[in-house]
Amino acid sequence: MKILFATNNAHKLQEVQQILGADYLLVTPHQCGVDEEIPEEQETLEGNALQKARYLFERTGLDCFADDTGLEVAALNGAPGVHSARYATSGHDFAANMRLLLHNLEGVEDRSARFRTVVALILGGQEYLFEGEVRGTIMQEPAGEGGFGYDPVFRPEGYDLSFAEMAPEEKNRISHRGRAVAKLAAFLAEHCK
Ligand code: ITT
Repeated sequence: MKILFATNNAHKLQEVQQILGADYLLVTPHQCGVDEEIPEEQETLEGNALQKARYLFERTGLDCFADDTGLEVAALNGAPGVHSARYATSGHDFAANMRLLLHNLEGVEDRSARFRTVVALILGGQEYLFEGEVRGTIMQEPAGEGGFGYDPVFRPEGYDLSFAEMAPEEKNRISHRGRAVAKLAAFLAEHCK
């Protein structure tokens, strides 16, 4: 089955394609003639995921989905949360975001955090939401080269490695996005027979 994924993030696209497997072929906004940045201006992950999916549905009329993800740090009252992409700058500067996060946690003992993903699906004009989360801690310094975003400073509960030190399949098996997209896949398998 072909399905349109409303993202401008190439890392995410690759991860979600891997999680969904060969039964699904992800189509990009670019392949549908949408090249501008897809807006995400809401104050919640749910709001942003829906905004991105609706934006693409309105332009293409195709079944599609979007994900919005935030890193929520307990000692920072849930920040950066919905502002995770633009924490340090107005762009998607992963290194600057991590630096600012580590700076804001200097000397802080409680380093507990979670990643939360909300997936919004528009199928046959109907909207559906799926959620996934993973709990963990923010490390003292970055480790590993894999993944993207805050992966080098996030250590999931029960592991001694950061997400960036794990094999991609291992991250996908336990991650926020992996869990949300597994729910999406189960729903699609049920509704698109
Ligand atoms: P799209 O909106 O185009 O899909 P984005 O990069 O803006 O791409 P999100 O709004 O969902 O994606 O994510 C916000 C930020 O959260 C993202 O830029 C990363 O810094 C971080 N992030 C998201 N998923 C992550 C993951 O699996 N591991 C580490 N950091 C992640």
